Parts: sequence; structure tokens; C-alpha cells
Amino acid sequence: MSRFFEGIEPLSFKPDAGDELAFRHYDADETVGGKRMEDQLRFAVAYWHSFAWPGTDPFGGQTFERPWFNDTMEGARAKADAAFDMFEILGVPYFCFHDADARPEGANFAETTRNLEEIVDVFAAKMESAKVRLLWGTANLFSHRRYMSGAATNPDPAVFAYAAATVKNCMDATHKLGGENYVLWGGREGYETLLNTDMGRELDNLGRFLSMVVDYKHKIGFKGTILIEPKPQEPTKHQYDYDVATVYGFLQRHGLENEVKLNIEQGHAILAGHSFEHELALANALGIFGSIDMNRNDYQSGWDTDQFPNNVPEVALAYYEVLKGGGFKTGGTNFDAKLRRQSLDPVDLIAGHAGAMDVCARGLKAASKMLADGALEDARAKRYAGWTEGWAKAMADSDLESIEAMVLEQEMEPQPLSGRQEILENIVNRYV
Ligand code: XUL
Ligand code: CO
Repeated sequence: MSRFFEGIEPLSFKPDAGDELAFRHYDADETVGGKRMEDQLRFAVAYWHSFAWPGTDPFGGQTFERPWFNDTMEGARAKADAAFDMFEILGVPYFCFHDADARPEGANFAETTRNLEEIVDVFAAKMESAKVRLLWGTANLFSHRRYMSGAATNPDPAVFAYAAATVKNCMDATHKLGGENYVLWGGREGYETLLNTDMGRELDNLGRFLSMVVDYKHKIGFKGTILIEPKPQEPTKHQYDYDVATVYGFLQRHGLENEVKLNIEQGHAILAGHSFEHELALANALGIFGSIDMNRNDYQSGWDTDQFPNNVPEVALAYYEVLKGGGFKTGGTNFDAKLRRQSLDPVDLIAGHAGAMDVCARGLKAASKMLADGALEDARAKRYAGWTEGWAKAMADSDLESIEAMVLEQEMEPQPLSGRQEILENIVNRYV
């Protein structure tokens, strides 16, 4: 045990807890929707926000003081000690990491690779005795200055090569640690100004890159899911993986729609002008739902603030879509969320996650009950019931002329019916 979280005991489920650190709603063993809550929610801690982010903002530097902030292998090991302590305190089943969160950058590619391999061995040793497993690994292809103009979409082919080699090593690391998914967030895959951008070439290169990732997955026998994480802007003004619909079109163009699924983040959905549940429902409808990054944005700032979730009605509608699609398979709920920069203390990290886990538990329970009671689905089925009639089904094989003949013959006069939005909203309100 590191001393970072000294004095903080592993949390337990205590519905009537006073001010003490405990779960008031998340009971890992409670059955919700036919599964233990832990198995439904599949919580993961994000290594980067909790252990690598220094608390900077555009106006000021580091506010957090962590004993491992020194860019050495010793620091990386101390960081891992604290991280695994926190996984245990929270009792989370998963974590996620980028290469750059876990290891210091070396003097060259070979040294950077060795640093990663060494830390992967540290993780592997800890995972032998810890309960925690790897939900996903990923490569940070956006922080280092070499990636300022993109990774796979960089105008410089040497950066494309460097990024490809880095992803290969991160996939190896993920595979070695038994990761259940591998994520690609297109950190700087986009552009700042069209004036210097060859968009067609960049999109072709991104497609080529992704195809190589899929090929390598099969070559090494990685059984996890490759996930793309859409985001419309930030850091580049325009990102190519804008939203679920855009990514689906991109996957189809490259024949990868059956190979790649999506990691959908609450804050990214909002930035794209959608709701989280819209993005989840669309991914389900297209058969590409994979996993979620759970957080929330500040709705006033209009920026990706990566806060811990605390809005139960919103979270309930998100889990409603997850459950409607049959629940997580290899995916889970990754808290891509960070403390506010004034929340300096180790206890803030624990409280942020514990509160978020409780919010998700409440959302999941509400969603599961809404689904089981069927009120929304009954109303939805009724609204589309016409399509179960023979003549309506037959339109799948008809053409415009035969449909016109049918409209005339049956003397059709469609009558508008209420969409019942307010009644449905009132139903939701009974559960949240
Ligand atoms: C950035 C973001 C990333 C990805 C992983 O907005 O969400 O942390 O989740 O690279
Ligand atoms: Co994310």
C-alpha cells in the first residue's frame, strides 16, 4: 500500500451512512435487470484524470501536488501504487489508461517502448492479486508536440509511422493485460484551418490507419473490441470523428462497420449538439454500440469539462438505452471525469468517484424499472403498430406505383395521432 490514501478504508454499501465515505445506492451485489449491479455497470477508473492530470487550466499551471509528478520510472511505479490502492478502495472492477499516463516519455521511441513494457509488467503483477481488470487501453496521440497537426492525419508521413508504431505497442500492452477493448479517440485527427488542409488525403490516411489496427488485432489474436470514441471539436476545431452518425459513415466507407464499435462519451455527445441518449440509441440502431465514457459538461461554458456525473434523470435515460440494447458486452462505464482544480486532496478523488458510482446506480435502477414496467415500450410499440399489418409489411417489396394503386384502392386518409410526449415525460419522472 502506498501512503497516498492513508486513513481511507475501502468503501462499503451503507444506505444510511451519515457524512462518512460510503456508497448509498451502489451495492455491487444487488441484482438489477437480472445481473449484479457490478456486472451491469462495469465501472472503470480513468488513469489519466485521476493520476496524471496536474490541475492546469488555460490561465494557470499545476495545482495538484502528487509525489509521483516527476517523469521518472520511479514516479511511474509510485503512481501505479496509488492507482491500485484507489481501485481497491472503490472496489471498481476495471481501469483504463493511455500509454503516456502510465510511463515517462523516453529519449527515443525504443526507450519509450521499454518504459511502457516495464510499467505493463508492474500492472500485470498487481493485477494478479487485485480484483481490478483492464477495460481498455489506448495510445495518447495528442499531447506530445509531434502530434500538434494530428497523428494518422498528420501531413508528415513520419508522424503517421510513429503513431502507427505506438498504437501497435499499446495494443500489445492491452492484449498482454487481458484488456477487454482497445480505444481510439482521434485526439487531433481533424484540422484547425482548411487553408492548409488536404481533407481527402487526411480521411484516406485515417481509414488506412484504422484498417491496419483491425488487421493487427486479428494477427495477435486480440479478442477484445476495437472502439472509436467520437468527439466533434476540441482539441482541433473540427474533428473527423464528429459523432456516431459520422463515424458510422466512415466505418462503412472502409468496410469496417462489423469490426469496430463505439465508445460514446456524455460530454462529447453534448458538444456535438446531441443528447447522450440520442448517441446511444443511434449506436444501438446501427449495431455499433460498445462502451461509454461517463461524465458531464458544464452546460454554461459549452466546453468539455469532464466533470463527474451528478444528474440522475440524464444518467437514467442513458442507461435505459444501454439496457434496451441488451446491456454491456465487452464495454463498461468508464469515468472519463476529473476533479475540479481546487479539489486538491486524496479524499476528493475518492468522493468524486463514489458519488458518481451512486449517481450511476440510481440511474441504472430507474432505467431497469422503466424497462421492466414497459410503459414507455408499450407506448412506442403502439405508435408503430401499423407496421405489423400485412399491407404495411408488404411495402418492403413494393414500388411507388403499386403503393399509389393501394392508396387509391383503399381510399386511405391517414389521421394524425397524439405523440403523447408530456404523458411519457410524466412517466419518466415517476422513476427518477
Ligand atoms: C478526450 C477523451 C479521452 C478519451 C481517451 O476528450 O475523452 O480521454 O476518452 O483518449
Ligand atoms: Co473519453
